[in-house]
Amino acid sequence: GGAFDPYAIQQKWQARWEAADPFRAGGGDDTRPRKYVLGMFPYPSGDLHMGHAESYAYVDIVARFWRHRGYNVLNPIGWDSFGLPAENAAIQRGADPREWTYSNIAQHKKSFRQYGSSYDWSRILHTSDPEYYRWNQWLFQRLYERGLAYRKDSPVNWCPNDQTVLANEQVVDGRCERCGAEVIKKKLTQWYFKITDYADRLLDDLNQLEGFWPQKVIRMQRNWIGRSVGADIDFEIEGRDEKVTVFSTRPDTLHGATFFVVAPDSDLAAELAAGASAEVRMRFQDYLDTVGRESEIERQNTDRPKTGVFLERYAINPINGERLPIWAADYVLADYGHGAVMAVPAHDQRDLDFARAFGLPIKVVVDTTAPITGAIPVIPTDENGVPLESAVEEASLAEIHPEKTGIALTGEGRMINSGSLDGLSKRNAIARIIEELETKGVGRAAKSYRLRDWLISRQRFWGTPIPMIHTEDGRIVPVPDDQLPLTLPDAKGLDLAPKGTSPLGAATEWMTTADPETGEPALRDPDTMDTFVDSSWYFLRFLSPNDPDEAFPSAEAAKWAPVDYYIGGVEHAILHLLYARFITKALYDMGYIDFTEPFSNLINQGMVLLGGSKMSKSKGNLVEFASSMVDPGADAVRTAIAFAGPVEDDIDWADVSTTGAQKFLARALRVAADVASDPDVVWAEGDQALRRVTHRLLADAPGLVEHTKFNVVVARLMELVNAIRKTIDTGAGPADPAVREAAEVTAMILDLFAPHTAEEMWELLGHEPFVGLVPWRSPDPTLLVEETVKTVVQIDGKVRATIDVPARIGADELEALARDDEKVVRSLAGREITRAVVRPPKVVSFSTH
Ligand code: ANZ
Repeated sequence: GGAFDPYAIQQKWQARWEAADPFRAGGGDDTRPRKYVLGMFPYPSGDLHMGHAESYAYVDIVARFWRHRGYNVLNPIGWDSFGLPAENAAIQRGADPREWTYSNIAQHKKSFRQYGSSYDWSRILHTSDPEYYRWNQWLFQRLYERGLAYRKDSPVNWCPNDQTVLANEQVVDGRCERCGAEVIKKKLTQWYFKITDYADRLLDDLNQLEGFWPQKVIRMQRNWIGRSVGADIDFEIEGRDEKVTVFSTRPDTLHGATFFVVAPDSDLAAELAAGASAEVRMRFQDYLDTVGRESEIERQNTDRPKTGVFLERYAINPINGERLPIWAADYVLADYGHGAVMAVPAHDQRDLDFARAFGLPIKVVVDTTAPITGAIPVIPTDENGVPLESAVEEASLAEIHPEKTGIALTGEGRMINSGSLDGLSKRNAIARIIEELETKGVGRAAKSYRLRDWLISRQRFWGTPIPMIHTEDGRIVPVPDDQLPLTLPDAKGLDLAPKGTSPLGAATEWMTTADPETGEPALRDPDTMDTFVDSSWYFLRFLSPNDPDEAFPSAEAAKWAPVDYYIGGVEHAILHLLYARFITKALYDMGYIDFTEPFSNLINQGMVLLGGSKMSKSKGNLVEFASSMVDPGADAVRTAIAFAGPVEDDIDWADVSTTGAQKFLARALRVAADVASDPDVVWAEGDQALRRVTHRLLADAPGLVEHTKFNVVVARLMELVNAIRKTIDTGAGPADPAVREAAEVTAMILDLFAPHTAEEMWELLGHEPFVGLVPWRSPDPTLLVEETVKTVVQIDGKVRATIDVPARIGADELEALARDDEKVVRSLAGREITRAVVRPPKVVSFSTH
């Protein structure tokens, strides 16, 4: 044979795969157990890059692995094809977003075929197809029926550049996630999904995912939901009929409240200021203008000097009747808790800073120097058990004078100056005060969340039309199910440029409709849905992507879902995963599915860098997926990626050697070509040393793949190929049965990384295609028996025992074995071991004095 020609092999096997469609998921008559393997579907902006090459290589490894384990594998691919980039590209080029989108998709499909990805190509979906988004509209209607989709008028994040609203999740450090423009607040009436109804379940169910999802993602989700536990307390306001409620995590400190703060941008602040003197009204208005230009992040920065305006009004502490001056200050946020707080400067740092800035009283109600006994931790910790920094600092401060030190007493202690609470610990004081408040009818136990409802309206063209109708008399009615899909009009003739209202509003013919109940003229909703709606349930649509009658059949969901392995970038740690988890729970509650978490295992890959920095078009260091395959071929790219390091680590493309991978694959092919035995030799008669290497790999590979140690598997394959080569050239020779056995096993396992090369090897070895469907063999246990050696155990310099141990034993294990040995125990006669010197695998030496 000539030199390794990746192209010829690639084309040959891609044609055969295309003709035979071997990776189509098995249907109803398939009795194998099932696995659903899914890569996060791509967005069709431009060409794919090396980040995709990495992610989809891992997806294919996992899918192929489960087929080799005897599973019926579902591994589909689709496109997240609605969204702003298509629309912006269309505006720039004066093209139709549809054309741009579908031509990019065609290019992606070509690249995935080139890559040898083992998809079930019969299940393709594009979220911008009416056949798909019709079911987004169906989902919207179901949520609306249950009160989980609603309209509300509220300040929203507005990107002045893209001229559209953004979900909280799309605002990063106060800027638009997409274009980087500074986000401002704007009051609008918009559609929301009520994800906050599911806050507790979204939080609590994360416990089920421990060990199956990356710890980091679980932590990010927990923080995002941000549950705080405490109490709601009602305060009377002088000169106002209705009470005002505040949320506090420290109701135990109620006796220490010395003032009251409202968010300047809340309705309450405006109302209270309106009743104040002209001077205060003016100062408040000035302050409000300043605050309006501040981002939420800035407002939460604890290092900023405190600012605020006294509103000349008073709240009444419900527990002791004290009058608390009311201030408006930007450190209190309008949309957290109730937008108002009771300020306890002695025990809250922000309140203390504020009190010191404006000369307000400071009253200590927790003696943090008092000894605490019992189960209460002395140093308070966060939910993960990490001591709070402020608490550690404070514990070293032996006095309780926050007004002097400027450090709030946030630690544990005994209640003082607090009437009936005096002497109690924090926990008991919280329980007692909540009881007292409840008895008086002025407070109750409560929780608060950082999570906000999901704003789904977008003022853009390229998305799913919201299927609601606005009647002339002001009612809002759903488009009936039998009139779905409500399809987008033609983009031609519409001005797609951002202008703050949806371009659909100008499509007069499209906008005009009839009230489905009365037949009276009515208008459509001009907004489209956030594309995160599309991706919140697409894994279910893959179960019957061409089904015209339902979103997905429940029976298919029961068979395949949840997704067993979901693979993609950590950039989706919050937004996409949280929404998919929410919609899954909602669909469960509606009885459509029988599981409550969509993704049983989550694998996040690291990033592909170039020269240490993130690849990006703007930096001009983007390596494109399609062109990366041109020279070395797909198999070398896939193998080099898998070999580059642990899945979760970043890969620097500059350090990755596709040439090395290419050489390895050529070596593997040559080995297969050199095998001189016929397919039915008796392996057992082969060279034992080579057989041991082969069977060790058969034994280890499944565990290594399941723990995503793909790089180790590639390294072990390289070892095996070298061992085969050695046996052929300088050992038992090419006709030895162990050579054939080893070459066959190489092909079976190499299929995960280099499927074209593996199929070619399999054919050279005289087998029918496809090696991709051949179950891996079971290792022969007699070939796995480990070599053992004798360990000498000494006690105080004298040999007291010899024990047989595995040659590869570790120090801890060896020491434990030695300590438990019967002879050693007898010789010690109860004396304590004071020192142990362990030199695996040969010597253990104990001293007793
Ligand atoms: C009195 C108090 C005393 C508080 C004390 C803390 C310590 P987390 O843990 O983030 O939930 N708070 C409530 N609503 C707020 C708002 N809209 N903007 C800013 N701060 C707000 O924080 C809950 C605590 O943050 C609440 O408990 C309240 O201050 C403040 F020694 O009430 B606390």
